[in-house]
Amino acid sequence: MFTEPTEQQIDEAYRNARDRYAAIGVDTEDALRRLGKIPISINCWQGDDVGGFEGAGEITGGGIMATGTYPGKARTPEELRQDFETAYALIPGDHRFNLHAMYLDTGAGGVDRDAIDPEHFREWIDWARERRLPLDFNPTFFSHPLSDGGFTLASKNEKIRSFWIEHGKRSRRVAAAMGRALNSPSLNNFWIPDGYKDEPVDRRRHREILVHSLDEVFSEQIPETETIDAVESKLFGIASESHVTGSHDFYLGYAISRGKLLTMDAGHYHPTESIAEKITAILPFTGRLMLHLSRPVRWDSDHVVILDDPTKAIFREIGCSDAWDKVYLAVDFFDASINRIAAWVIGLRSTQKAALLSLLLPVELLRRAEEAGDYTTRLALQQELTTMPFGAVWDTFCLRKGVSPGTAWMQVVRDYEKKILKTRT
Ligand code: RNT
Ligand code: ZN
Repeated sequence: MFTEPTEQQIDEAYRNARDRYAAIGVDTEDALRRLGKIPISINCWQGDDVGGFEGAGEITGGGIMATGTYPGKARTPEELRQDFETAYALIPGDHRFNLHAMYLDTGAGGVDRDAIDPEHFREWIDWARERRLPLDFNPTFFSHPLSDGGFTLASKNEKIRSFWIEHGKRSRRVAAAMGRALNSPSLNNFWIPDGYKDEPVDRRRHREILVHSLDEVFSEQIPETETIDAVESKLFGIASESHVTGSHDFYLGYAISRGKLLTMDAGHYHPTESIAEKITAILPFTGRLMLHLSRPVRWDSDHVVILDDPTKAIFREIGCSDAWDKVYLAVDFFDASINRIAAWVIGLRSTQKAALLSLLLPVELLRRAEEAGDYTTRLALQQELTTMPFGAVWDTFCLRKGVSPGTAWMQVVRDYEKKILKTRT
């Protein structure tokens, strides 16, 4: 596509970049080492537009929507695994794979949400073990007849509520089995769509019910060495514009009072509200956080992650507050209008680039200017950093991790599209 840089060019550029960074007190070798140790949980649902393998094959309700008709989406667990492996080989480093309950692999199908068991995910676990890929999990509270009314765990209907409570409980057992089998606690992320399109009269009751339902779901004691429960908030969804029961304030309170992990999705806040700014506001009280890296555009909260200002700001904040070991990173995007494998690669590489930019910050230098009250220097330095040769460090990271820098990886995607994706009708 572009003329790809040769290894020799990259090497020369890297040595130059290393010296430039060294001059401002930044060790590029250290940054490369650290970047290689930052796992990102990769969402399975980019591979099939959040369809799942329960039969329907598309999202129904839940306030989220995948748009686009790009050919070749995965229709079976085998296809999804094969597609993901193709993408994963083009992403530098070692990461995690993030499943949703509706991606169960039962062969014949026919298992409802209130009946899922670890055995329905056996194929996934075996696959993950072979590839040394830890698994994360999500109960699925949408695309189901019992979520059609707009409420699940916060429903006033006792029959609906207990169905979803049972699903939540079972999802924890599945996640725990994954954590045990793969020797890494499986993050189990609870996101529910519950809300109203129009101005409700009674928000209070739904929130009281949700507290109660969540407490019930989490009542079974499972050690965090096996699974860690997380709760994800949202501002609004499609058809839940006026009220979402599980708002930020709600889950912040819930997570702190119950010792649960709080998930902040970059697309789930007011347009000018930054989750970067929230990180150090919440960590003193929770000690940890999970982030869903994503990209909000207008009404959509789930465009493919790019190296944009909000994403850079999130990582800059993690770096400047040295919170790398307190923040779990996951991506959450789905775009059905472009090649789905390329979407994974672009989203992950962009996320990692933002992490690298942060690891290359001369935090000490900047802090000294700030502590001296020299905000002029602080601003000048920050602007200088925008043109430092970080691309050469990134290319070197790719080379050392055995993946192609530049855009050469697109050829692999194109070949795969021709050979495999185009044959899916
Ligand atoms: C929806 C939430 C949630 C979902 C996934 C599929 O707005 O962000 O994380 O994207 O559970
Ligand atoms: Zn999310």
